[in-house]
Amino acid sequence: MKESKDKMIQMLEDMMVIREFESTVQKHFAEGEIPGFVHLYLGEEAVAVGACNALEEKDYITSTHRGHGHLLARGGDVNKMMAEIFGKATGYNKGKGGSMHIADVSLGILGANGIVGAGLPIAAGSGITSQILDTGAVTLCFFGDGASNRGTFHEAINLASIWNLPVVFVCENNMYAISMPQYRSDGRKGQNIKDVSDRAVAYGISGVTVDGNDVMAVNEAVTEAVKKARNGGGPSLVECKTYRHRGHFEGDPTVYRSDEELEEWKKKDPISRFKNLLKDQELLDDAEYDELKEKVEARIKEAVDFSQNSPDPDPSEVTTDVYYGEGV
Ligand SMILES: Cc1ncc(C[n+]2csc(CCOP(=O)(O)OP(=O)(O)O)c2C)c(N)n1
Ligand SMILES: [Mg+2]
Repeated sequence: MKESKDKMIQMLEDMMVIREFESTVQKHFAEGEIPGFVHLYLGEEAVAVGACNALEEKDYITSTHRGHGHLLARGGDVNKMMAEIFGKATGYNKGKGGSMHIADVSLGILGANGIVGAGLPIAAGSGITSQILDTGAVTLCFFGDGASNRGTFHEAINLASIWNLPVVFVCENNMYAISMPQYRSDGRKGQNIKDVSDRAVAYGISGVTVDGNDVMAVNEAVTEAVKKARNGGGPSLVECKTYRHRGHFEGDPTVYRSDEELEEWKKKDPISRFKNLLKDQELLDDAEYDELKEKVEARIKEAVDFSQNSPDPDPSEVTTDVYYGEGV
């Protein structure tokens, strides 16, 4: 019981770190301090945390354009992530990659990706590498509902299935691909199926749909899929139904969805739900929660201070560590 209590408190803290990190990025982006583009993970925290907590150290993840939550849940360095988003020389990519290109291979993070659906074939490649080298590692691939309409989804899952690769495909169905609803009974939609997991059957793999705002449900489903993959049972598809509290990107006017819809989803907020569950089970009290909150806020504040006090990349380094061709 003690161990599971510790694990549950850890998952709450991991979700709170993402919430605080993303709210802080939102604020500094609005103040004009962050260059480029950011896609925030607010509201979807239970997916990254539930899924990453099902992994072992030797495992891998692939991420997306909405990747901050995945990287934090996998143990990404908060200072280096924040500094990268601030465009500073101390960031993961020396300030040249920004929000959508953070990777940390030492933690098994094979990279965020600005190309929708690009993580799926990377995960299949990582899976076949582990299979050939017989490392016992599993690769977990995060992707969106929109990505499941790309050819890469179909190709990668088909290959993973026929080659029996140790890959778990985790679909974050946050109901939209930019402004396109995933499914509606009438009107504009990106798919004519309610559940992305229905697609698993076409490739002969198992597919389940879980409440993506319930961190324990995500953790349970992904744990089972990881175990299966590790034991030679091949790939699975786990669809997590969730919702992003912010627009597609910061600056999105969100005219395609109603305030009522957002409010309904906020009632299912993954963090308050889990916090209340822990309190009901007497695994957490108000004082302990407040202590956790203070700790998380201090950790993120330190990351902002680190970023603000870090130097910009030196202009003389503009062509180092980047791909560029003749005449570009
Ligand atoms: C190959 C490709 N096509 C289109 C885009 C533009 N684009 C960026 S995000 C996005 C929607 C992705 O939706 P989804 O996969 O559901 O992820 P979400 O943003 O909802 O997390 C699109 C179409 C892109 N980045 N890459
Ligand atoms: Mg989506």
